[in-house]
Amino acid sequence: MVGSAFSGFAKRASAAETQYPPGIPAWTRSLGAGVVADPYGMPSPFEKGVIRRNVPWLTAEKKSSVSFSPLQHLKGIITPNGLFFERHHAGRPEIDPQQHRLMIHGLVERPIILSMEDLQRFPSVSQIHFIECPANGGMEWRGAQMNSLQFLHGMVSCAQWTGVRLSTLMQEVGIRPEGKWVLAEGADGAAMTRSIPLEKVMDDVIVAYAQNGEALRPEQGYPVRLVVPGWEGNTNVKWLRRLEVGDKPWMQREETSKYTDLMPDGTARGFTWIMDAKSVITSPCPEMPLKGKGIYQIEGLAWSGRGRVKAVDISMDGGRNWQKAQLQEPVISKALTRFALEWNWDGKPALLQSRVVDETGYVQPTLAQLKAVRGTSSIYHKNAIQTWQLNADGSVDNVQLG
Ligand SMILES: Nc1nc2c(c(=O)[nH]1)N[C@H]1C(S)=C(S)[C@@H](COP(=O)(O)O)O[C@H]1N2
Ligand SMILES: [Mo]
Repeated sequence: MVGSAFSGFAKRASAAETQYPPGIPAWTRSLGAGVVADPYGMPSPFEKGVIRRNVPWLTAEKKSSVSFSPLQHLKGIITPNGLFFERHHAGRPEIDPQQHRLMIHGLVERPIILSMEDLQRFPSVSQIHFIECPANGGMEWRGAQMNSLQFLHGMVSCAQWTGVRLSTLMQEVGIRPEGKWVLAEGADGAAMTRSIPLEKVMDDVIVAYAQNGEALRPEQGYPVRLVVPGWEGNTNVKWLRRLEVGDKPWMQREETSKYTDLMPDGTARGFTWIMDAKSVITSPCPEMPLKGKGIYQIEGLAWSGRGRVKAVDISMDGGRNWQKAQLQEPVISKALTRFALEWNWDGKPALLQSRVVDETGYVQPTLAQLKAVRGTSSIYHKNAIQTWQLNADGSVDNVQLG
């Protein structure tokens, strides 16, 4: 184990370093701030670099844009609310929950209009699920572009969502036999709509009003959003105001054009709702270089829209040899799963990769395998194995193999 790597006790604190043991630091010799110094607690000022970031050139302006979560700094599997990635088509509206209503109508026996108070009177569930935008990593189909874990993979986040099962609300309104699809509409300027087949609606979709123990953040759809576990981020309609049961999918412009991929034969690949399994090493990564040879924990995140992560393998030589990583508990269906592997780095250049296998047996493809099927004209659903090139000086570069 690492014990011998740290020789802290051998080095006596100098007079100028009294904050280190056995010295007594200044903050131990005085009183700290009182309670409620910050009525709503904030991270330590020393963590000010741990923030969401956007790529200025990626979108024309910030109202229809995306911010990326700092995966390199996160621990465990829950994304803190202030660091959850954001994707808005028409900016983030500010909605007074008292004035917000959710209408459920269409092919139903008893249409209703619910206030937020009404909604919270239904039985609730709390479930941990990731949300990933299918455009995550989408700028890299033709070659490596971003030397950054945050910008390459930060359009995924994971929270514990609390709300009412959509199936519960559907029982309340009574779906007519012809009802096969549910259209969800947001209250933002985009009035974004998505159609979801009844099978999924009745399975595990949540009408969520809380996130990690508190009300949804405005960025995440306050006061209420849809959480569609394991499905494309865009189906998780935020600022939810309307659910309409219909007999077929509504072919909104967004639905037909925005989230389809152009295949090599010129056809479009659409209705690709489920997010295929994906994994990435979060340490080391371009933002988290190594500091000299020695023992490290290689860590990362894996997830699958089809269920639980079954295994993660790690390669240090660009995919020739693989070792099993350990999965950290809890391993939850359609949630981020953290993996780790102890590694004694000899200081030589290496090509680090992780490969996830989910409970359905799906194996994360190499980029070459994915390109063989999908070509390079896609934007969405790029779930290929990520290669990090570890250089002799400990720095890490995003490279593409094959
Ligand atoms: N009403 C509305 N819902 C929306 C969007 C939007 O612009 N408007 N963006 C969608 C997209 S494309 C994604 S990827 C997810 C992102 O959720 P997040 O911002 O909470 O991370 O929200 C979805 N729901
Ligand atoms: Mo998205």
